[in-house]
Amino acid sequence: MGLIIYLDGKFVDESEAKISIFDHGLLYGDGVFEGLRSYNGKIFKLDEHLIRLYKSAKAISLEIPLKFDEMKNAVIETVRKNNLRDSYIRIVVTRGVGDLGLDPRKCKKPTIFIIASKIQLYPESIYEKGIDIVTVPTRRNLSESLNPSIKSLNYLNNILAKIEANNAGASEGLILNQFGYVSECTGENIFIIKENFLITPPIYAGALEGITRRVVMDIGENIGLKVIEENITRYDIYTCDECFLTGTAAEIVPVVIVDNRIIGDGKPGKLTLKIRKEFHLITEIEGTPVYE
Ligand code: PXG
Repeated sequence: MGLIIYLDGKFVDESEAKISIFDHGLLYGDGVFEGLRSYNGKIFKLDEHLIRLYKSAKAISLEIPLKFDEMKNAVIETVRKNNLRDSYIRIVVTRGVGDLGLDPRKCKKPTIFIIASKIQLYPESIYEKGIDIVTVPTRRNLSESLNPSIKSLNYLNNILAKIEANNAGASEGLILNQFGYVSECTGENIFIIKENFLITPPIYAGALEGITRRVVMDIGENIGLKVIEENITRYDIYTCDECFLTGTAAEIVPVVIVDNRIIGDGKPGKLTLKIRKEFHLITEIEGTPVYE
């Protein structure tokens, strides 16, 4: 027995969780997704992730054939059926099965699947030592073309950036938008700390409205930092006191080298570590219980 997967209203073994080669999610990347986590039997920020999922779907004119609460129950049930306490959860909604043309009107029913799996934790060393990132040549998609706020199945913009970061031997790629301002990394938002300012690029710079980003902004306020969303350049990063990335899977990752420039004293920053600690306190207590 493998994982138990939610697929179009049924729970099936992963060996039976198959979708058609005519599914437009596969043929065209036509669909949306979310990545969530559960901590100690509670799903973190479930509503926020589902709200973002439904917004992404709306933006691409995809009507999800489940009501919000039905989707919520499906997610909870998937985690429960797999007996998981700490997990990574992936929700995918595709345009569904159509023909070889790209017209979405041919797709009569969206495909929905939910995977709840053991979380692959990042090695502790990356949090202790921090990571190095590098600016990549690929620019962020234009908002007027494919808005980066849409968490769509078309992630090639991010994947190309990831390939470029890999080729450069770096842990992550820093993506700039068409104006040369920083947007984010390939699957994480970016923050810098300068004096008592906690700064992150605005959504219109091409950043995803990250759920972890929001939590970190709130933590920043609570610990007395001035939190601002404003355009930042690479210069701002090179000369900041501390830098870190945020995302559901990676949580809060200190960045110690950017384009060969050492950030601060080359070690994870004190405030970064404090924010990381506060974040863990929140994930310990908050969340939608799976087993009650
Ligand atoms: N930016 C982008 C482009 C993302 O896809 C984040 C920021 C962080 O958002 P949250 O809400 O998680 O704080 C994401 C989401 C991966 C992977 O394998 C990462 C995401 C999605 C899918 C895969 O690294 N992160």
